[in-house]
Amino acid sequence: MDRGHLESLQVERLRHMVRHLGDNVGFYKDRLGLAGVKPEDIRSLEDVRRIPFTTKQDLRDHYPYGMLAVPLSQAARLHCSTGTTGRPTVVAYTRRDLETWAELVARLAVGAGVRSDDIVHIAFGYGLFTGGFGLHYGMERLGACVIPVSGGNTQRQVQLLRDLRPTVLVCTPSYSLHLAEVLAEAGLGPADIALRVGLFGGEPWTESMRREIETRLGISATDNYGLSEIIGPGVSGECEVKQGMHLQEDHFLVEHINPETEEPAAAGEIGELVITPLTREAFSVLRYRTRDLCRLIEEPCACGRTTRRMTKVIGRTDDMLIVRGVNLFPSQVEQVLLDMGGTEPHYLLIIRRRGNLDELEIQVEVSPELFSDEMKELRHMERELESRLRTTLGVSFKLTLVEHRTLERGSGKAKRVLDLRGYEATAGSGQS
Ligand code: DLL
Repeated sequence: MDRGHLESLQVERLRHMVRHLGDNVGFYKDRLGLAGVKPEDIRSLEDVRRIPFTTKQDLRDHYPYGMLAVPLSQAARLHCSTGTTGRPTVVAYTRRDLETWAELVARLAVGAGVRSDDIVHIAFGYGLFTGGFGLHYGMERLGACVIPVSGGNTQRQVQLLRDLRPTVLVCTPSYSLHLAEVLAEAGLGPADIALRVGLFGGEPWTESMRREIETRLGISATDNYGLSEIIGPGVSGECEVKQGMHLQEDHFLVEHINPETEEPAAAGEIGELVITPLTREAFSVLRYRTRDLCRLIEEPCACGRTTRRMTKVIGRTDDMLIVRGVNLFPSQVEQVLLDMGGTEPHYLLIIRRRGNLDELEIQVEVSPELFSDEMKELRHMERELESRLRTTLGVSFKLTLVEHRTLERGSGKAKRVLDLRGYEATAGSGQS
């Protein structure tokens, strides 16, 4: 589609979305009312700037169903995204939303080189995370044969790669390297498996990781971006040219702003993505602040698609960490500590990359009284803390209780995270 047609379609769809949300979501009725924005005021793409931003906090404040734009009886599926203090965001889909989602993922997969005679090994988690189900239905939609392996049990994954001979691999980039490593340990290399394409995403990764994945698995590895609040995977992805991720602009209006001034970022600058879904029914947001930082590429792609592209995500404007594809905030740990008592609110998250997998260690200071108490007490508290953290974070970690005043105290902002990925030289990690 040429840009002119695309932009008229976006304006028309934006106007419709403003009407849909203003009519059906109390929060937006108030927001749009206060800003004095009516659907008929949306006449050009510039007019989007009259609409106030939506933040993660807004979604949190309306947990669980306050942002639903259709009666719950019309929802066909719910997914959830991570919350900072035990309040996730509930994302709902109607039947039609699920069809749209499958179509969007299918398009990106075709762009990456997947065809209907491919066999697709999906190692994203199937569950509240949007990765597994999102890719699953997209791949089925394009006619490929799906193996819904889900996450974990790497030995079995290796066996399936060897025996069932899937041609496409879908997972987080870090897990693909882990798979490559376990394959190599079993004495297997690219020649022993049939993979040719990989669709990776859900976490940041580097170009050097891409090269390593491509060599070790003998595939073409593409990057794919999305977030649950918008739809899940399917927002953007690389085509076979692999020069930036094509934004699916007929379904998402994408702005790129300077996060401080909130004005459009200058061409070629790093900016925050602000996204408005244009066709969602059950749940949608206007001008959602993704917190993800990247550059936009306006020039047409050699593949011929007319959409703008985004570079790899370069960072985030908040403190969200992604460990093994799972999003977490340091404040989640803090909340658990505060709820427990007996521990100091001093803690440190240390993330390392061991081989190709992220490892999380959580160090927590224990109050002096407890530390001098019986071992039994301390063990009990350790187990309790571990179980509460596990429930809250949903990712594996090592807990280390440390003595009072062990962790460094600074005068400024407390240092809660020591992210050593990319700094510690670990064999074969490919991180630079
Ligand atoms: O991670 C959706 C997804 C699943 C995308 C599978 C691609 C493949 P959330 O769990 O809500 O959704 O996490 C969204 O993850 O705001 C980014 O910070 C980060 N993220 C997602 N994809 C990428 C990527 C899914 N390709 C958050 N590169 C986003 C860097 C990514 N970061």
